[in-house]
Amino acid sequence: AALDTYDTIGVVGLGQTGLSCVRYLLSQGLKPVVFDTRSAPAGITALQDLDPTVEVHTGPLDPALLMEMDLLILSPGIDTRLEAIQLAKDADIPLTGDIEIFGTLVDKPIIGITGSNGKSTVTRLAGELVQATGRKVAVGGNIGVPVLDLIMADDQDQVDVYVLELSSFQLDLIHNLKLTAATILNISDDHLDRYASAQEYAASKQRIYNFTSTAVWNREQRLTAPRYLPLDQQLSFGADESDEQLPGLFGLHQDDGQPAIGWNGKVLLKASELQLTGVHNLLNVQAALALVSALGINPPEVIEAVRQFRGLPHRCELVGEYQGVQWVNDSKATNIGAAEAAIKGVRELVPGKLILIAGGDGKGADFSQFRDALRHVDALITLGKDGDRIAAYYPGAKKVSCLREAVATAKGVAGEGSMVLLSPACASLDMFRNYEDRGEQFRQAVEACHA
Ligand code: UMA
Ligand code: ADP
Repeated sequence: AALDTYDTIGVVGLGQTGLSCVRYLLSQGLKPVVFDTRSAPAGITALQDLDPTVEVHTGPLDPALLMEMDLLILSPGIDTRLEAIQLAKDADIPLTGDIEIFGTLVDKPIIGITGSNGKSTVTRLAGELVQATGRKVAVGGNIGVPVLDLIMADDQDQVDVYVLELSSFQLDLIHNLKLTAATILNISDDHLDRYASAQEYAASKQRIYNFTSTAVWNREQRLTAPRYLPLDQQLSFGADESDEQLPGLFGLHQDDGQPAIGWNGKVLLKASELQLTGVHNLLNVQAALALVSALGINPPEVIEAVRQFRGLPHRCELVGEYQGVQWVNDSKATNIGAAEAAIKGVRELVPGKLILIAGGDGKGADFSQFRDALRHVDALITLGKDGDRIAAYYPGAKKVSCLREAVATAKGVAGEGSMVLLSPACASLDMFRNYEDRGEQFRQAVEACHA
């Protein structure tokens, strides 16, 4: 139903999402009631600037107050298992999110990207590829731009295609979102502090396919395949070859012994032409090409844009090279699957020792699943809340208390041809503001250590 059919709208969460919802509602002449469980929510001063008369309730959610709402717009950071939210749900108060609202407001093609890892990389790349064809593109969602802010932008009338990164928390709050193309890039354990089981987390990701015209999935992982979509609405990518008999599928080929991206049984692009490293990125590129092909973009048309794409900061980013030692910032690896892909992706590129710095908030993960990846590293340095839980799977791990100490310790172990990789397999919030802050402090520590 249209938003103006609700008398009282509650916006729960006052971070980036909550603020963008308030901004949008006010622009429509609707004044919401705002809730945040924190005593000093992130967006409180910005809200004062927007409209000081908006009613705000901070601290533990009061079920009685929530019951007075006719619609609740929840931020992704709100755990829907909270008792007050469950009570509201039981009272048949509709629960929704900004992504669902966005879907009701736009009539342009939307590409949706989810997965445990690689989302931001594929989202940004797909955006670049669409732009390279001369179409006007807007990129947002979990990548850091709340989607309703895309609608508020002055030039939104000119947008031809929206590319959205979608987290499982955001997908939990969609109901009828129609996507032209959607992908689940991969599924590995993450956010088990918010889901009862790995199955429940995977089911949340599957919601992205509910009303999708073309699903793009990963042949390496059956869990990423849509369950109810006819074959002619599916495209896939993988580490095996593409096939002339199966047009539209992407794959990995060998070209003179070197890896290459293939399409329709032929080599499209060699790995050596890319600025991205690691096998995981060859899958990311295939996924982005498949998504845009669902818009009618022919892959050879955008090859140059793939070549130009430099990747994003904090994702296997080289931050310095000193005395033959490479220092790589992969702070965005906030779960085991990401760190595993980074370790395996760089291993063959490192002639000397691969030294890993890991640890932080493990979000309830089972680190025995990290053991296999740890076999590929020559030294392990751990820190943070769950550092010891990782160290338990690596005899001789060195435990440190801060990033500076980790960098100094790594420097002592590294020699010519080594790589020091910060790929924490954990969230950063126990010690840092966010993963960007962690990556930035790493870069500074590396520079200070070599000044
Ligand atoms: N919080 C409370 N009480 C509240 C509301 C929030 O304690 O009442 C806490 C949450 O538990 C969380 C933090 O505040 O720790 C932020 O939550 P939020 O929902 O207010 O977040 P926003 O600022 O609105 O940002 C959200 C996404 N954040 C989350 O999903 C936690 C951003 O993704 C996203 O860029 C933004 O919307 C725009 O769409 C960030 C993220 O960490 C990058 N995402 C997770 C991930 O990628 O793993 C899912
Ligand atoms: P997300 O937005 O899903 O967190 P990013 O593109 O920001 O993903 O990448 C985060 C980290 O995940 C990277 O630093 C890398 O370690 C890892 N990664 C990237 N792509 C993949 C992939 N396709 N499979 C597994 N891990 C990946």
